[in-house]
Amino acid sequence: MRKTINTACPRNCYSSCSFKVEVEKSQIISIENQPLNKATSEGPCLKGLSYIERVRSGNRILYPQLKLKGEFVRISWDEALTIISNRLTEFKTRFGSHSILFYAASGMSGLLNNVSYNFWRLFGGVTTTYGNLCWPAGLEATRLTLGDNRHNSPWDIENAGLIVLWGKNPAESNIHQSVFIEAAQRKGAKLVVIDPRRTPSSERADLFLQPIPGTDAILALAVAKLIIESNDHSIDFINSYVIGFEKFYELLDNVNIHEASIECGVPVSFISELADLMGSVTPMTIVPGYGMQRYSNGGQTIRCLLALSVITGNIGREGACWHYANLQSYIFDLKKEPESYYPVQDADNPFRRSIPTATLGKSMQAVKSPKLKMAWVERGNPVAQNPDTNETIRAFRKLEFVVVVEQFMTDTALEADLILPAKSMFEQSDIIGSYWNPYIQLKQKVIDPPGEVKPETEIYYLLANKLRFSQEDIDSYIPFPDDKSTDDWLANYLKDHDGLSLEVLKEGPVMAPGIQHVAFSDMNFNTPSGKIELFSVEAEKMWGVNPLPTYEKVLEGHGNRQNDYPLCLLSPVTKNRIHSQFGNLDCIKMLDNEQFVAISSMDASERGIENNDDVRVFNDRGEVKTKARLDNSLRTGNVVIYNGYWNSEGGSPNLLSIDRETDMGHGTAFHDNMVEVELIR
Ligand SMILES: Nc1nc2c(c(=O)[nH]1)N[C@H]1C(S)=C(S)[C@@H](COP(=O)(O)OP(=O)(O)OC[C@H]3O[C@@H](n4cnc5c(=O)[nH]c(N)nc54)[C@H](O)[C@@H]3O)O[C@H]1N2
Ligand SMILES: Nc1nc2c(c(=O)[nH]1)N[C@H]1C(S)=C(S)[C@@H](COP(=O)(O)OP(=O)(O)OC[C@H]3O[C@@H](n4cnc5c(=O)[nH]c(N)nc54)[C@H](O)[C@@H]3O)O[C@H]1N2
Ligand SMILES: [Mo]
Repeated sequence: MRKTINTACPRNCYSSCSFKVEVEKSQIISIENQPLNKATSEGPCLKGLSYIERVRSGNRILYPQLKLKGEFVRISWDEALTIISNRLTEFKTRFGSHSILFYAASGMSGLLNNVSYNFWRLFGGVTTTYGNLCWPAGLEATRLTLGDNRHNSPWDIENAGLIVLWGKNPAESNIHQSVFIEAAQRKGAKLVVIDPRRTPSSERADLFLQPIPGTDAILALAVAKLIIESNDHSIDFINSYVIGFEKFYELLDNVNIHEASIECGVPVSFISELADLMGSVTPMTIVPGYGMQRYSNGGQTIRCLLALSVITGNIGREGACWHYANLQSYIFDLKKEPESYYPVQDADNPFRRSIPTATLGKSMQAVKSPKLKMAWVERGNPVAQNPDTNETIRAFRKLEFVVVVEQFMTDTALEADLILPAKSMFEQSDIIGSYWNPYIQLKQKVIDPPGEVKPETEIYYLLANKLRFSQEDIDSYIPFPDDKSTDDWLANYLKDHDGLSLEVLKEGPVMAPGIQHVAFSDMNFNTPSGKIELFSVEAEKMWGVNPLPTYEKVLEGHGNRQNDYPLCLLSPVTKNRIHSQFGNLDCIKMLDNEQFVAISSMDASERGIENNDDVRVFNDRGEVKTKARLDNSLRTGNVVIYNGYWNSEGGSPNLLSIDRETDMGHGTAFHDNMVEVELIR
């Protein structure tokens, strides 16, 4: 008998699509769109459709496996849990529980991820990570300025007269947004794209600017100066809602348009055109991407861009929006990624020792008293996705015991001593929010796990029993491993929210209670002054940056070379992968099979490189051997390797990236990254 079940995609992706799954004989046979979600009504992308292959892939890890003499061998769950509980007890007794690292990242979202923390707290606390690989510099820049991370509902872009995709490529990273942008364009909106490389998103632009990576702040300050000098700023808005405008204007005295043009590599005429558009076309929505804030100056850069929305009064109205992150559906305080954002200060907290995600490999090796002996990794692929892969591998290899909970044999799973099979999204219900659309969604269970796969909550339940945690603790903090108990656990989160229940969510997505479709329409800003803060005392106090939005040179990049490498490596996301996921599927390989480094013909010919040649991309940190693809849509001086590739596919660009924090928010400055490319003869 066929059944249709509503569910939602829990990947770390803007769209967080709703979709319907048809199931027959415990097999998923089709994935269809769910029109009730106004943001994703067209249905999922190719990756979403590829789940049919992904869940039943022959490459899935289906059983616990132990590494013996370098080979993984199948063991029973009871053996696996006995080995793990023995090692946990041993390390805790000999060195203290903080000799164990718990590392989780963004592979799967959902409220049940909190159970992991419950388990490790009951265990007595372990070392964890703080900060985040993804978006925190921009989150913090926005919070300092507007008080909160909220934006207008996705479909509001249709109301914009001017849309600026600033370092964002939604045609690949947020395809559902492209639908609204196209609708706006049909109504006459102008589209500006600002990106060092031409992308599918820039193909539709009216104006396309290609700055030198990491220099957007000076471009934005130059635009601000021209807007104010032409008297195109919004004086009433500024007088009513903004503090620090005078000081900001004084700062712009130091900005010379011609020098700015040279610094960012954008001709003066283009800077003027952008200023004219921003000064005259309203309402304007700026959509800053997350890639652009993964630089050492990322937070200050985002503050400079946001200043343009502020001085033109493009906040709090239809079509007028700073479209960075919309956390309005995060009503259960669930974060996009599970790590806490800031180091734990409180000595009594079981997680009192945490290390920065941005410097994971180095910090794992550096911590003392106690040294790390063991790691538990789930929902993450740090060997491929965290910066400085070689350092990360060294850190894992120094440990005595590594457990990885995974669906597939990733680069990190290969470093494990013991692998536990991980569930897929279809094998356990959970509740998710979105950082782009305003819905709360039930990611419904649609099939039983294959093989001996168990959801993490069940693994923790069994392990808690092995370790003889008290029955009372187990009952309070870890759901009993069956569907009914999991549902009850989830229902408990919903009970205090009017209009939300499992029954309602089973029918499809539900708008988060209290949603503001036009963010900040009440002009309430949760900043210390209650106004929009161009001048932020908190920015200086917390992060030691200038209280005003300023241009700071990147620590490693063009014009500020810490080493002798001449090319800047960009490692953006690509259409058919979510970071390190999906690339191993046949249906994805058909379209996107071979890794390459994109290089402009000028840079290639200087190095005697022709299209499709084998090349080595390298710096002091490592190398990636891959194929060259000549690409003249790329700004000369830059090369591109998409992120998410496994070692077996050529290697992660993080073999080349440095482990450095961003200027604020404890983010990761992957993109301060200079390299050289040479022909392999
Ligand atoms: N060079 C460079 N590096 C980058 C970036 C970049 O721009 N450039 N971007 C960064 C960004 S923005 C991000 S968000 C990170 C993403 O990096 P990660 O957070 O590590 O995310 P993924 O690679 O998507 O997924 C990690 C793993 O989770 C597994 N997984 C999926 N579902 C489950 C589950 O239910 N349980 C368990 N146990 N595992 C599961 C998947 O199989 C996958 O191997 O990468 C960062 N790395
Ligand atoms: N298909 C797909 N979609 C995804 C993901 C995925 O892996 N695959 N990952 C999701 C996640 S976790 C994230 S964080 C987002 C990331 O998606 P986006 O926010 O779109 O970020 P990126 O792809 O990292 O970078 C976007 C663009 O910024 C450009 N860029 C790089 N440096 C600079 C700069 O200095 N200045 C300017 N102006 N532009 C620059 C890059 O060339 C790139 O085209 O996508 C989400 N959606
Ligand atoms: Mo991300």
